Amino acid sequence: MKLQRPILVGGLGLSFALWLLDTLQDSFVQVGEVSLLSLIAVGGSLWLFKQNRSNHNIMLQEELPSDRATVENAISKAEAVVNQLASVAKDDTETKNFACLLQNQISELQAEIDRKEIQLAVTGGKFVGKTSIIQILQQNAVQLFANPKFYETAPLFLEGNADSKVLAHATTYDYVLFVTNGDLTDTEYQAWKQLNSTKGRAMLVFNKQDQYVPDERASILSSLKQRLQCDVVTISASPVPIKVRKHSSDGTVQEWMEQSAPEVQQLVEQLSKVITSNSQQLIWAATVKKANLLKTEAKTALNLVRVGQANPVIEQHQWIAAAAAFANPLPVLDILATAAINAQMVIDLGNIYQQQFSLEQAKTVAAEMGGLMLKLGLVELSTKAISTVLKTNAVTYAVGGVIQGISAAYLTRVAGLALVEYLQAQEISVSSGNPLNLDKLRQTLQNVFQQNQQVALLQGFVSQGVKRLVPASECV
Ligand SMILES: Nc1nc2c(ncn2[C@@H]2O[C@H](COP(=O)(O)OP(=O)(O)O)[C@@H](O)[C@H]2O)c(=O)[nH]1
Ligand SMILES: [Mg+2]
Repeated sequence: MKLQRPILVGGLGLSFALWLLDTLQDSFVQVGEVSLLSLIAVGGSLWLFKQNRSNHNIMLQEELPSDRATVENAISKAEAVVNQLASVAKDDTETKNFACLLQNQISELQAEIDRKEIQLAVTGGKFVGKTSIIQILQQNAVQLFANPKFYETAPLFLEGNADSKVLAHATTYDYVLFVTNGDLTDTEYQAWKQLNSTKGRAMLVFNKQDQYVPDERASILSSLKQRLQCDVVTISASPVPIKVRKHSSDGTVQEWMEQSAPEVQQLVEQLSKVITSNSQQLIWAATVKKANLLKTEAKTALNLVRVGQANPVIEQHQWIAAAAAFANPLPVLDILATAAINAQMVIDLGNIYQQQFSLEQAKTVAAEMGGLMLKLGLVELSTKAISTVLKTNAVTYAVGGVIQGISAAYLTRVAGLALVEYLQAQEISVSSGNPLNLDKLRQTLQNVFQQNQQVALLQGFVSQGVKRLVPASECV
């Protein structure tokens, strides 16, 4: 039931917008257009807002890997995707080279499992004390198990910086210290969540204690602890010198600056405890992260190659469907829905994504998708939208079959794109013939439909369709 919500919001926005456009069409086409766009934008952002909110509350924390096999499994999964990339590269040298590079990184990862040295990343905003902390920890290294290696990330939270990339890289280290000088802003909190997505791999370090009076310090600390539900260590890595004044009995006053010693004992103790008890698991976890990152990189490149192959296939089938529906306009929506999705397109797209569909299976997929498009109201909604766009052009609107033709093309396109997205999201499986996940397919259809229901896109599509179906027409 929850899945129905987004389309409902977007759908309402769209129907209302269509009504508005219909009403305003004659006198205010321009105004109507602007309103239509903004209404859809509102519908879209409402939907995004809902999505964000639902993600917001779930804080899934992964566990540290408990055995070597988990790591090996992650590496071999990444390796499978990299190998696929190499196999689809064919004579595309750029892709081939990239696949080679990734293959080398996979081999390096295999050696990483047995790494002994601990690697720590220190991250946080600019001037929070990252460098100072690394220096002081290096001086105290004797107390830390296995003499860790430190790495300071680029400062976070500066404008124009790719924080999530920096954070993703930081999580490939065995352990991360996230340094702050006070309570966290929302952006900082989000960064912390990203770092802390695996249990026990990050620590919050509240530095520059010397800058606060004790009351303030305590209230920030309790706020941090309550909000993050984790331990926070408090330190002063490099306290500023304080002015000391001495009144002598003879009335003279002496003043001087006194450098107080750094206070980092809590950090050193906590850190050595974590490293001593967990070093193996921390190294494993970091290796899993690296493998996952590699897998994502390979998958992104793989998707790019495949989308390049899938686009012409979708395009081809979309105009086949258009021509068929134009020549033989079907009045009933459900026939339109089934006619639009061709089993051959399912087979062709499946082949690109290494999912061999038999004709029978492809027919089932096509029928399922047609049924879903009807049930979700996509057929009706897009036919309406297309005729509204067409209505602004009386000449072509009068030509019989145009609405059906363009609708069929449009539905084919949405179905094709959705299928591509669905196949992309499937984990690469060695065996073909994964059972179809209808829920997932429905969700994907809704999303793809949302993305393609923008007026500008639709208008471009309609005019392209009219040019193909009624080449003689001048307008649109
Ligand atoms: N008052 C105070 N200043 C500190 C402390 N730790 C670092 N600083 C100062 O903060 C500034 C930035 O420190 P740095 O380590 O370079 O920060 P980074 O940009 O995060 O690497 C420097 O002037 C440090 O002396 C501390 O505990 N207390
Ligand atoms: Mg620095």
